Amino acid sequence: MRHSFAIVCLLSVITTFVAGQAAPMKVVPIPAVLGAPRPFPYPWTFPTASADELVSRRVALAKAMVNGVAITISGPTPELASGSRYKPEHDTWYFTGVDTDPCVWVLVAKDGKIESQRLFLPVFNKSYELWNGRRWCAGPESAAAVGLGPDDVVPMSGGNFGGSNSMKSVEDYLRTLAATTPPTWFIDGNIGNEDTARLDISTPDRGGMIKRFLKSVVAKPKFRGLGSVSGTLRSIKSPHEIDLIRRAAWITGEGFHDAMREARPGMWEFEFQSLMERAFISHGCTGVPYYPIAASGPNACILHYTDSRRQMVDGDLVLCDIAAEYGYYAADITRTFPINGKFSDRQRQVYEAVLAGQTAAAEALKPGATLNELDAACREAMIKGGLKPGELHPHGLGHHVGLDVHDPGAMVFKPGMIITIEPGSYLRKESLGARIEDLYLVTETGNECLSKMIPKTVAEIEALVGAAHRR
Ligand SMILES: [Mn+2]
Repeated sequence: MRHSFAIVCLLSVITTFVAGQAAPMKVVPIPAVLGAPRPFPYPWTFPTASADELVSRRVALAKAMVNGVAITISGPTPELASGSRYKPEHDTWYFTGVDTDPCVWVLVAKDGKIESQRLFLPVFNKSYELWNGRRWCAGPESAAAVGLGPDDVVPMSGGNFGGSNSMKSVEDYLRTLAATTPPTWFIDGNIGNEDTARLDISTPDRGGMIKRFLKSVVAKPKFRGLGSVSGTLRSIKSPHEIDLIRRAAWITGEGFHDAMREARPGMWEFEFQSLMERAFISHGCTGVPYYPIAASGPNACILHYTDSRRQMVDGDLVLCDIAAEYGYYAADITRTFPINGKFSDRQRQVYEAVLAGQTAAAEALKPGATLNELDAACREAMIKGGLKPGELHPHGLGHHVGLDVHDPGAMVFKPGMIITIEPGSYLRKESLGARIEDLYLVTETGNECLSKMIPKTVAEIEALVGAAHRR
């Protein structure tokens, strides 16, 4: 019985993952022009990191940790309701390439090298697959697909992750590690006060759960946040990651193109949002990286407005901070436009001051520059454009973007980093809010705007907004 289960598991893993990995995916080029005919068939799945790239990320992690044990753990979030989409925990995805749950990964680093690794995956479960479809299972094929040795991938115990939440094999392994060397444990999560005798994947803060467990098996365990190490590695994007974010930006552009063409007074905020999300889904997105903001008139002055329930009227300026997520990588892009297709003099003055600020910041973005320098250049240009100091953005000018929409990373820029530049002005008394946000890749000599294809100048926006109704 166990034997036949193993064979079925092996087959399911081969068909799901190894076949896909073995044949290199045909990469569909990104059309240069928004609204161009769709490339068909668009890949239903997205390119994933090669086994070699996953190995190099783990080697870099061991080098950065020097000595210690890193642990990532991924399972469905507690609020994940039936029918919701599972998204892997970001460090788990980055280091293992496994995007089904549950998944626990442990790396032991010694003198800056990988000493050993264990990837804990469920064993094949017929009932689970009936309800949820295929997932990563323990077996040599999974190991090969993610660049691990056949012995590095081991089953979660209990033998049945359709029903049991037992993590006994993880517990046993951590006990062994704790007994042999007194390591530094690199793991994120809130430790709390209690000790935990058993691991349970359904615990909401799984990192905290592991810490409490370690406290119960070893005296005074030494902890460091894994994020402090992984964040630095993740802030420099590989060509593969840049390609995914480029695609997320392009798909976001398709959404803006479709929605702005249809925009006109009388449209509801949620209608605009839905046109963008339609474009995202029809291009194979993995979702949206943050809740979309479609904010018109007075709502544009509410930074995190997410109701999308106002009907837009003639004379409104509309601020839309809506972006796609592709292959688990985020875009983060904002456009502001007049709903009637024509900026008023005042709207235009504010908008162009914000745009001048963004342009000035982008001109300052190069290796070695800091976010503070960019912000200073930006604010100077906005004031030159006619805005008062108190009218400039109360939020940060930008942040890293990657697996997280606010990805970790230092604010001294290096080639390979991807950041947003997003100045804004929010004038409550005038019911006028404007923000412009684009994605910038830091290059050896300066930067490249990854969302440059999305209309942004006054002339480009006025030509696009409502164009569908002017035929
Ligand atoms: Mn942003």
